Amino acid sequence: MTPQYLAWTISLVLIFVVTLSFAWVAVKSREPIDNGVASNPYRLRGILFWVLLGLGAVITAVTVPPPLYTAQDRPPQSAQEVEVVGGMWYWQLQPAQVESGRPVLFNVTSADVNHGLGIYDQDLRLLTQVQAMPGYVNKLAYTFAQPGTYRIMCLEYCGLVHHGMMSSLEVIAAEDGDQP
Ligand SMILES: [Cu+2]
Repeated sequence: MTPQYLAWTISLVLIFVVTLSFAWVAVKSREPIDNGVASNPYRLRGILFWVLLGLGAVITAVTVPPPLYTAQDRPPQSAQEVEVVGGMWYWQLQPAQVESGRPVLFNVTSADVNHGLGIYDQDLRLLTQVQAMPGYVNKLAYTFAQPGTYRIMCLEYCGLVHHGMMSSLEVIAAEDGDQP
């Protein structure tokens, strides 16, 4: 048998097999489908929906951060309190020194117009903030992890010298024995 003849024979056999399989599919495609899936084609989709919904709920519950804002009616107990008054154009902090590692509760108000109390670290990253509003005392709780000098700046445009409304807060290391 020459190689050409062998190739020709193999090709014929393969063509026959392919033709048969096409014919089989063509005949089969006319039969009604009964494989269990077709009776409820959306079953898998329904299961997938609930699995993803449950997964999303779990991921949300595990990864959602604690609320950023202090509950005004439930301020932290045994916090160091700082009375803050904003005015055009100054900040008044009483006292202006707190300890690190313990919550600080800022009671923030304004003597005139709306201001924004923004507390920044040494690299000028905003750590926390709250509005200073005339006639209201907004409570802001924050715990300083590190001692240092923290910057206070106004976050609400309040007039000509808004940019000059800067102050600072000294955070010192807690003395031994003071820690709960
Ligand atoms: Cu301002």
